[in-house]
This record gives sequence, structure tokens and C-alpha cells, in this order.
Amino acid sequence: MHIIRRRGWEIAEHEVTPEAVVLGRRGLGRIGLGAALASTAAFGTRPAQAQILGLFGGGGTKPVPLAPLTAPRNPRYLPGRALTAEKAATTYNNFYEFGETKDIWQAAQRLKFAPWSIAVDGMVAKPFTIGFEDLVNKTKLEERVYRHRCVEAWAMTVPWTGFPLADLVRLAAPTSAAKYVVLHSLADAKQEPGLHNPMYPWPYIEGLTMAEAANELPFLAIGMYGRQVPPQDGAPIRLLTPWKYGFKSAKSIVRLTFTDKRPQTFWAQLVPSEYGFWANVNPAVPHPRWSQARERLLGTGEMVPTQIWNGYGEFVAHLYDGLKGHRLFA
Ligand SMILES: Nc1nc2c(c(=O)[nH]1)N[C@H]1C(S)=C(S)[C@@H](COP(=O)(O)O)O[C@H]1N2
Ligand SMILES: [Mo]
Repeated sequence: MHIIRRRGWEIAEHEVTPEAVVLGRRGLGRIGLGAALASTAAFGTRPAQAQILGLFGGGGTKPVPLAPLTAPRNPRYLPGRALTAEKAATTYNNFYEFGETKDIWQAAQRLKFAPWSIAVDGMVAKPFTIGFEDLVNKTKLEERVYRHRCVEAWAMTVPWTGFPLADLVRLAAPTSAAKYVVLHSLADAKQEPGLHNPMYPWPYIEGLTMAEAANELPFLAIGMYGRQVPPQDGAPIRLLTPWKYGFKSAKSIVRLTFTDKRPQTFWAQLVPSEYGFWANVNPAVPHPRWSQARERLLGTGEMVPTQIWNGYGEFVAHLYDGLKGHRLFA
């Protein structure tokens, strides 16, 4: 449990309930042992970038050793806030595939994230599957420091290493009929105990419009704090959409599907009245059960005002010019 120091003006942790609370709490069943130990295939002949990437694959029960992974920081995206302490950011997670609480980081160590590949299908010139390292080697890695705002009113500021989602979209070559890109997270009940809970509409999927996906902000992260993304944060590759509530940022992505139909995303399917497709951050639009005016910073517990578009309006607000009247902020 994450314990916070409370001051009079802070909202209490119990006033903000986890995304799943309306479902009631259920046992997830015992976590089975016996996952294979880290895959240690020989990685002899790859270029330097990929060698760094393949070293550790997870799949065990001990904390996964994380290979260093650094890239030049892009100065275009300055957070205007101190970085969240790494320990705070990596031990307080939402990853329902591993359980409904915030302290799933140990359970997530069984995620086997190498080898890994991503399937690209739907409305594309030619469907294909690409290995994680081949994909990364087609991109130019950079570091971006992004603010992340969970719909539950906690926030963090993290240096991520990765590349724009737009690069992968270009590689996918969607047809002009495509209107949305759908991102699918790994759904493997052998590794992910949460999948035994049939109340959830597995797999975890999220989606963006093609205009959103082509924007410069959506970022596919493979590193965090100068190392591989750890399992609990969505190894080996996860999305970040920093102007949207955190649930849009799908973890451990295995598939991209291009479609002309708006996807029924995981949380929107579960609790449509609370979590919609757009989910853009707006302090003036409360969640049905709590205010979104302020947010609690992981690590320090400090409460700070929430910003419209989470402070990224200059990059994305124009995307919504023609969508007045839509439920853009929930
Ligand atoms: N596959 C998957 N992706 C997910 C989630 C999840 O439960 N499963 N939780 C989302 C939510 S609600 C948030 S706030 C962020 C949390 O990311 P973090 O644990 O790295 O802070 O991941 C998002 N991506
Ligand atoms: Mo979240």
C-alpha cells in the first residue's frame, strides 16, 4: 500500500477509488509458480542497440534485472516539474493483468517479455508481424520526460526512452479507410493471474483516432529512468498519451489493429459511464465520483492543480476543434 501524508487541504486517498472499485473486489486466485526462468537465447549478431534490448527477458519470480537503455533527451517536452523518484514510480502501478491493487510490481516479474513481437493487422496494405528488436532498430530512440495523470488523481513525471507511435503507424502503412488504431496488451493467463478473473473484458485494449496517432505526442516507451521498462510498467513496450488519463496508455503491447470502427476499449466497456473513449485530462470536468481539479504526486504526496490537456494543449488541443459536444474529457 502506498501511504500518504495528509494535510488538511488534501483529498483523502479513500475519496478517490480505484478504477475497478465499482465492480467490487474479487479474489484473483492463487498465482501459480513454475514460470520458466528468464529466456537466455544467444544474442550474438545483433547491432549494438538491439544487444542492449535483449539481455533480460523476465518470466521469473525475482525482480528482473534491467539493462541500461539511454538516449538523448528531447528538449521539446519539458515537464515543468521535478522527476518522480524512480522507486515511487515503479512500485505503485495499475496493471490489472497482474491484480487489482497498486502493489502488483512483484507479481508482474513473471511477465516474460523476450522474445517479443508485435502483430500489425486490419486496414493496412499488408498485415505483418515484427520482432521487438527489429522494430526498435527501425527507429531512432530518444528520451522524453512526460507527466502522467491517472484518472484516479495521482500523477508522476518520468523520463521514458522510446520513439513516436507515429513511426510505427507509418511502418504499418494503414489504408485511407482506417479511422482508428487499436492497441492490444498481452493476454496470457499462464503469466498474468488477473486474466483468471472473467469479469474483465480481456484483452486490455485501447485506441486512438488516426489523427491522434499521427500527432507527435503518443510515445512508445521501451525504457524508463535509463533502463528497460520494468515488467510492472509495461515491458517491453508500452504507450504514453500524456494529455489523456493514464488508462489510455496501454502496456505490454502485442498487436496494433487498424479499423474504421471505434473500438470498445477495456475501461469504456467495463464502466462506460465513467471511462470513455476520449479521456482527455480536464480539471473542470469531475469524474462522477470525485473531483479532477487536483492531483497527488507519487513520491512526495504533494497536491498540485491539474492542467487542461494535462498541460499539453499546445500540441493537441487543435485535434478536437471539430468535436465540440463530444464527451472529450471523460
Ligand atoms: N495492459 C494494461 N495497460 C494499462 C493498465 C492496465 O491495467 N493494463 N493500466 C492503465 C492505467 S489506469 C494507468 S494509470 C497506467 C499506469 O502505468 P504505470 O503503472 O506504469 O504507472 O497504465 C495504463 N495501462
Ligand atoms: Mo489510471
